[in-house]
Amino acid sequence: MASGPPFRSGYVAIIGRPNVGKSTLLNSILGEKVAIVTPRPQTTRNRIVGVKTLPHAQIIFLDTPGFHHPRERLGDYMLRTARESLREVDLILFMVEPRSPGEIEREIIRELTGVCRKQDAGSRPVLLLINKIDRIKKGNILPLIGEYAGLMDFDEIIPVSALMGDGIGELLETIIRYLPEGPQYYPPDIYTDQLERFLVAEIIREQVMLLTSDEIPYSVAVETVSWEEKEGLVIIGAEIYVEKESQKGIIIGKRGKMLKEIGTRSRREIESILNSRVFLELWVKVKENWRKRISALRELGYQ
Ligand SMILES: Nc1nc2c(ncn2[C@@H]2O[C@H](COP(=O)(O)OP(=O)(O)OP(=O)(O)O)[C@@H](O)[C@H]2O)c(=O)[nH]1
Ligand SMILES: [Mg+2]
Repeated sequence: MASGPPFRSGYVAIIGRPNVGKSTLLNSILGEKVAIVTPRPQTTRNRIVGVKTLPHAQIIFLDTPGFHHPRERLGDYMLRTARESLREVDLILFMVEPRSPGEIEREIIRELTGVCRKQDAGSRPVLLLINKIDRIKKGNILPLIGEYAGLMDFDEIIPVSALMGDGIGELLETIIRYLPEGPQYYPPDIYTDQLERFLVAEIIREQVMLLTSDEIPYSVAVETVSWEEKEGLVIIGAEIYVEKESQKGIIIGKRGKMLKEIGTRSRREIESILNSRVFLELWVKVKENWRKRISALRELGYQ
């Protein structure tokens, strides 16, 4: 039997400041929606696993919450989640905006230097991804690469556009080159480990984040509370939690208009993901200051 190249596999964390396009990249690589995306920072709150299986390799991506300076307990949880992923992986993708490094980028680089460049911590490759290159002039890319190269010895610096899919094929090949030889951890048809119930709650939260403004997008948590399949119909119940009575009024809207809109848009997307007709029922509830309370965060799965 002819032996091909060795099978390579490993875990890859995608990190960076909020809103740089980490979740967009993951969805684009998988060709499936596993992580919600909005134009607002701090969209992702949990670690999201996405598995890419190729004939000669399997890459397990960990999408993480953006690095930021937390103001409440939810933020502490998000930052911890991002940090912990750094220590668990074989390779790190550090994604940045196509502009000069800011304070957050410098902080992340300090953290990466500690985790990945110290002898005793084992040296892990770090690839810098300059994302959103569709937004800048070609001539501005090289100077940016120079600026970042001066801050850390990245193993590679790769300009990409997660949104347009530019540079993604090359990125995958580069990642694979750096991965160790290893087994196929997941069956080839599995592309995430998250439960449908979680994804449904996230899709509803995405719609709330897209349709509301100010503090509301950040004050909302969603939980799928019931799931029943009956005669070709999936009947799903979900609760939307807010922090104050006044926010509840805004989510419901005049004569229930806003909640109806959230429900219709979410249902359409859930139907296309589940490939089935869906009946979606939503309730809005107040959970006082849930972002600040450990017990409430636990209940909502942010633990
Ligand atoms: N123009 C452009 N926009 C992009 C690109 N990648 C992502 N975006 C947009 O950037 C915004 C944020 O994208 P996300 O994927 O949610 O960013 P994120 O890094 O996961 O954000 P958090 O979850 O908040 O940390 C969205 O509006 C995306 O459409 C890109 O390559 N080009
Ligand atoms: Mg995200």
